[in-house]
Amino acid sequence: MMLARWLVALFALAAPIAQAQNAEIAATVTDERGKPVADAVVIAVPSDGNLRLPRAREEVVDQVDKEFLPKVQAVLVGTPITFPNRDSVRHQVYSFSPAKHFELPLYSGTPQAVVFDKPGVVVLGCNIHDWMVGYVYVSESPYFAKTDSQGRAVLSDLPPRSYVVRVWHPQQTGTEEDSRKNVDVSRTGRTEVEWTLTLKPEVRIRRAPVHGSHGTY
Ligand SMILES: [Cu+2]
Repeated sequence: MMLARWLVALFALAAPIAQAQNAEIAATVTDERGKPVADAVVIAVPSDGNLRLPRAREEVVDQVDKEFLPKVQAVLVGTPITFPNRDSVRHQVYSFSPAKHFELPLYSGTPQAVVFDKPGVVVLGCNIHDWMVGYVYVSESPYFAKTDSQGRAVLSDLPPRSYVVRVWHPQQTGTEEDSRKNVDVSRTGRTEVEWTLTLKPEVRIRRAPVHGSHGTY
């Protein structure tokens, strides 16, 4: 009886300690005027390069009202992505990016998933609608998150150790490599990291009616 009670007390003590062992990096990304930057991807790679990758689960990039949704999708390397067409017109999604070269021939509905098997930035386009631009950020590390409208991204459940943390955004001036910061979360539970990005103006191709033989693309 004594032993059982002692064990219960021990577990009660041990539980909060075990929880505190998982660290968190809270990132804030703003532009030069202090405005929050949404759709920035924050990636943390253990400094010792030791990565254990979980099994990648399928993700989705929709086409809605002739735009990619989300505009920026961040996934772990090896992730299959489906590109469901929610529009009544057909799309032809492709990328010429070195990290993934693919093309989904003119389609309605949902074609078979494309596996993003190389880390890097994949720029998405549609052969029918020139203004459609989207991005898949393929992370080599399972520790990544995308900033919300407040420019905030939280990487939680990090094993306590030191990380090299970096940020990527489609309009970023300078390179992702230049944004690297060393962050040690081996002791503290939560660490705040901030970036101020200089953003290039967004290049938008004006939406225009497409003149085809049937006029209804
Ligand atoms: Cu399209």
